[in-house]
Amino acid sequence: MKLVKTLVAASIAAVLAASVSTAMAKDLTIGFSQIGAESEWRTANTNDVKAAAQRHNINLKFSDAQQKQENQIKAIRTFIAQKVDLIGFVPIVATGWDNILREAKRAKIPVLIMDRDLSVSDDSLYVAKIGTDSYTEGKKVFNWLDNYVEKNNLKPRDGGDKLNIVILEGTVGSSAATGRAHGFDDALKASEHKDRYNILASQTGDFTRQKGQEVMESFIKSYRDKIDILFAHNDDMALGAIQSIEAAGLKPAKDIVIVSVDGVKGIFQAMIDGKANATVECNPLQGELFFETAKKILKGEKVPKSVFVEEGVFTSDKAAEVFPTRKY
Ligand code: GYE
Repeated sequence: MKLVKTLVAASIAAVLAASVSTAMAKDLTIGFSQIGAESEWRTANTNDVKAAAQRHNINLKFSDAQQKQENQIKAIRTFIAQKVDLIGFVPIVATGWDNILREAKRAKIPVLIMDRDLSVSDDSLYVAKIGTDSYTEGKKVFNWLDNYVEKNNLKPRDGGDKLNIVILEGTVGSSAATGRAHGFDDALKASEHKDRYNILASQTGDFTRQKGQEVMESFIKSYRDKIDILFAHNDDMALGAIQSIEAAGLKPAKDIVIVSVDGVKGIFQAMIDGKANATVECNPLQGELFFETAKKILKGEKVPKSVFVEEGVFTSDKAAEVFPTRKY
């Protein structure tokens, strides 16, 4: 009898413990400040964060900053006032976060960074960051390009001795733009063919389709018969640029080689249609890793300071085959 009682008591305790732990999981409140909705990539990223929060039973306070750092700072300040358990955010630009992160630290709320990188005076202002390796993406872009030029024996359209490149940069001051620019430049400088290339023009298109189209239109106005190559820091700007290239009576992917970053469905479709040449993958599906890491932090477990998600490179000849497997 005594044994039975003990067993009953033990199982009641186990049930109680289990229900307490699920209740705890449900009670976790995480504030998340997203940049906005500037690209197909960003939409996939947002959807993934929301879906992962549901799977993890998180009470998610999601805030969209509409491309403004000041809105992100306001959102973070609100999360602090609401005493959330953890704050996550995507830094729209790399700098300008020290003060608000100090406020979070004073309130003892851990901060987990997602996607873009940031630079702060004191690394203890955030617990960890997960995201993409923009520098390596930029290198992969150039290396793909250099290989393509070599294999196809690409010659300058203007009959000159250099292949002219135009660049559509991402948001000024964002790690995604500076990383991709540096990676591309470093790989170019390291190439044995570096003298083949000339950077004709480089300007921001703010990661949007609309600005990609506008800036490409102005590049074409100035250099119509000179541009051989377009490097767009994201697919959306490349998709906008394709419209301008076609409107000018030029053939995208033929007159102008087009390479960009992200790997969204839109660029796969363009590759299938023969209008883009390659995309270097940047993986927006970071929600799972984000909430796994957040839970570990809140349990007091140690997590790596910085983790990059895995990414590949896709070319137009494989686009149709790969398309059905793409998740974003
Ligand atoms: O490449 C672009 C987006 O931060 C890596 O932001 C991200 C970039 C992505 O708007 O499409």
